[in-house]
Amino acid sequence: MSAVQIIGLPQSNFVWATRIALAEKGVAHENIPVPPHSPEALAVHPFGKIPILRHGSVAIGESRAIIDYLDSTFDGPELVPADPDAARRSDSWTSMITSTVEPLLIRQYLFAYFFPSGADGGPDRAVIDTLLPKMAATLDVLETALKNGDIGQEPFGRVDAYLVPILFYTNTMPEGAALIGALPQLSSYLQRNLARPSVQVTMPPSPLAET
Ligand SMILES: N[C@@H](CCC(=O)N[C@@H](CS)C(=O)NCC(=O)O)C(=O)O
Repeated sequence: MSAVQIIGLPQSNFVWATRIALAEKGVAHENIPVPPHSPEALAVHPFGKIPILRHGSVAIGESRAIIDYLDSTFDGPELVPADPDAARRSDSWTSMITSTVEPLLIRQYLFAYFFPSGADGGPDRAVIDTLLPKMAATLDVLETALKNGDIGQEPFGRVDAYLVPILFYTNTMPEGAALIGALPQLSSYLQRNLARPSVQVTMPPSPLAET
């Protein structure tokens, strides 16, 4: 069987999601830690986004296409349930997390710290403060979904592979940690899943570390 490569900086939450999926499937892979818009990314993804998967003659851009390819190609636990109703719920939550939760918590909140735009060269407080009510409301939605069993149930799957990295990074910043810490379901979900072998073995270096 050909080797599996995941191309993209391991700090990317989208790259991390695909690597968690591989670890859950029990499939070894090599990570090629290149940034977006590198030749390796542009060779497969017309917008140069990471992650990219290479597996023999197969080359795929977009994390969801990658995860679904892994799920249908390899043995191991299902990342998307076979039951049609459960699969539709997984599709809906995957979409909500990648299109609504991720842009707010990662692209806006986390990036306000990683790519500071304040006048003093630090994070722009006004930007962060504007995000906080929306973050609180969004995390409350996740808390309720966990409480109702809409997400977060065993078996671990595609929704979790996306959500755990997002919550991990949100929890590294003070306001994010305070908001998550006040929500018992979300805190316990995060701690429980951070201990999973698939998450531990793919844990990225610090986002600001040179790779
Ligand atoms: N929809 C894409 C999003 C991937 C994505 O945004 N990756 C970021 C790194 S975390 C990236 O490549 N950003 C560069 C860009 O947006 O041009 C996926 O699911 O793979």
